[in-house]
Amino acid sequence: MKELKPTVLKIGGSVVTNKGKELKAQMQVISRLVEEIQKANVQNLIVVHGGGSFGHPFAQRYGVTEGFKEETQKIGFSETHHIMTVLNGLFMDALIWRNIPAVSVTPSSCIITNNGRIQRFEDAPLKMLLKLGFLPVLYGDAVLDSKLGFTILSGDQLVSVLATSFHSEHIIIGVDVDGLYDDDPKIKKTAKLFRHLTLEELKRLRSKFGKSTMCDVTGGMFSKIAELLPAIELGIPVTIVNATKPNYIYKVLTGKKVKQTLIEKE
Ligand code: IP8
Repeated sequence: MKELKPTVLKIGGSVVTNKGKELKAQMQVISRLVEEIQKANVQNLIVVHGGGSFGHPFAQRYGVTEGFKEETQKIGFSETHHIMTVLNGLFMDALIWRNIPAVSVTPSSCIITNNGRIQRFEDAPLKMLLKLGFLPVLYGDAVLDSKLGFTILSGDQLVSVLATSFHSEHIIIGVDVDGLYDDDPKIKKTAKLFRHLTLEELKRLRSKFGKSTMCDVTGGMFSKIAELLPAIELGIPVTIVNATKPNYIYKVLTGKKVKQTLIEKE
């Protein structure tokens, strides 16, 4: 598997959905991103997308992250998982309609967590898909958990585990701002963008990164970046880029620089 070294591209839920409006997908953005992925024509690529206003409100309503405590949550687990398959379906439609041989890999069917952390991952089908030249697409999902019964697995934890176990070349995180800032750029106009950070700098700065203000059961920007530390420690560079800006994902996928944050081991 080592030789495949796939690039792992995460598209945040705040990019593909309107986080302020429940169940509102950004169809034009999804379409544009798919065109960019097609144009970039990266050979070994795994795409992961977040939950946005699909997964998060359902997970929160039923306390899915906290685990199985009462019978009434079971329908919440089902609904959360189902609504993620609906969002994923929109992505898959856009990809397959453009002739991209993408295959959805459902995390709840191949992953079991333990207290929220990935414990078991049946990754043989995913490896075969990559070997055959398919584009596997995964997403944050409601998953079974050996301690909690069930919980929510964030797309970011998934990205980190995929990148470290498949010895990724590059992790690209598409968000709705230009990268990592020293403050929330949506609230403070004076927030400063970090163009380059080393692992040490990131560790020192991480307490400053703001939390998402919208409904997000897996934490804001801070916990998302903290998830990537093991991958950065292994020497996998992480680019955080604004996926709402046309052609930014295309450019980063093809090795070009845009206004972004690049995090490297040193
Ligand atoms: O948006 C969480 O994934 P994330 C997915 O990557 C659900 O944090 C189901 C809430």
